[in-house]
Amino acid sequence: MNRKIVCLLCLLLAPGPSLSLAQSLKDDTVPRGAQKMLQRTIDPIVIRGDRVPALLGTPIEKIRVVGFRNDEIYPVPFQIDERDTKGSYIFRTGNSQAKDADNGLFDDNDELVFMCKDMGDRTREDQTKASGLLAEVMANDPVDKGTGWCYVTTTDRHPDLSDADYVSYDPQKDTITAINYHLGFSKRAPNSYADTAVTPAGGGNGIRVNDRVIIRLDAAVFGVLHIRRSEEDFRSVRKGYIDGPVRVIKRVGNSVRQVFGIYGPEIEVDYTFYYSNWVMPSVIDIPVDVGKYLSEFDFRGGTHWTEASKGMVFYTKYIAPGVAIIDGHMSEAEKKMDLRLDIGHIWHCYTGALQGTGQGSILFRILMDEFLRKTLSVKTYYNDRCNDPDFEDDPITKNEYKRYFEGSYVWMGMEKLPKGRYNITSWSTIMPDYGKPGDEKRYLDILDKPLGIKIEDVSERRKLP
Ligand SMILES: [Ca+2]
Ligand SMILES: [Ca+2]
Ligand SMILES: [Ca+2]
Ligand SMILES: [Ca+2]
Repeated sequence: MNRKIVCLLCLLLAPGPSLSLAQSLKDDTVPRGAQKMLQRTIDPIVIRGDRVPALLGTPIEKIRVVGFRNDEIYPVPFQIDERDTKGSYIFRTGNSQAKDADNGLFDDNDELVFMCKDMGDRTREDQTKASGLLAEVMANDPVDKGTGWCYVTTTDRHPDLSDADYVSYDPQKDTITAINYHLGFSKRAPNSYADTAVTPAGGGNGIRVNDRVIIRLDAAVFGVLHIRRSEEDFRSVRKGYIDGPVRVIKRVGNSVRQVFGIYGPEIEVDYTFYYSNWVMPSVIDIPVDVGKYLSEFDFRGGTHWTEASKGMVFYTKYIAPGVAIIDGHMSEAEKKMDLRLDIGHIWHCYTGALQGTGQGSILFRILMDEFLRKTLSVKTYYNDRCNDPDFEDDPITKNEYKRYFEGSYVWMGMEKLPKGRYNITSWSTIMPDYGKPGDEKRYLDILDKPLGIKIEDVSERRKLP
């Protein structure tokens, strides 16, 4: 029985829902030749092949994406990631033999990806006909109605590729370098991303502000046996990666250490990294109805911040900007903070913009299955006590680096979960244009009010006389 209990909460990672797949858009009232008015920049646009019939069956290396600004045509940075018949990505980078069942054609479940900032004006009718375009992609911001366009075509007419590369993966160092951020993965806790820095392009100073994600599980079984698990009890093995111009997808197989050093079942998950944001799905794997055994339960998940984060302002929907300032002390105001979070809309921000400390601004969100939203509750975890004389160093990390600040979430109600697997996704973005409280709204809108996407087949137009 113990063994079952010991493996009870494996924060394992498995393929989650694709968050950024484009939403359908119905309204089409913008005239041909209209100028781009889309203000958003960092939303990725992911289009499944079945939404672009004009491209189906086309060899992928022949596909191109172009945009128009002031009548000038330009290549749009894009990538196409193939998925096999089961929907799994084909991890060709580092494994040139990997291939989809159709051996490199664009099919209905393959994905075309680009960034909305690279969209341009709408073509005039004569341009559409003259340019050999196959399909028009229109993105519309439901908040301000701003719209942008780009076009898919082939090398027959548009052989040029953009030389931009927005995000890269270093397989030796296991690091991500994107235009707006840098990320690493902890050597000792490899499922835990670490070493986050916001680049100057992303509005930061390029200095590492956090070290690692922390997971702290503390459970008592019938008040006798104590189970403690941390991020260091996880094993994370890279299974493959894709490093294209627009995104990096890293697949890992994660498992958690159980008794006698044996690891539990491995679950695979894909982490995705874009220009400014990253998506890391995970699965809580509960092998038994834990509530039958547990008498106490404490589960925290958070991030551990370095001294370089000093002066950053932390806030949530319930903690006003300016109350929580990372400086190693819990002020009287911080001790009295409202720690509530809304389970259906969990987010918090860290920003160096409000006190002029320059680290940049990051928004963190957690997305969960409906069952988890109904069963669990969550509150803010905020621990700014490194300067307290009675503060005990964390037993997991005390020999690794100076602890400075940690925070994020305390989860409650885990003991109510029946056995099963549950999805939790961490979604984070750099906020490059953050300047004042309230600016986080625009970044929340990336998921809350996603760009509407309309795709129109324009290949017939060029066949007209
Ligand atoms: Ca496919
Ligand atoms: Ca294919
Ligand atoms: Ca790349
Ligand atoms: Ca403080």
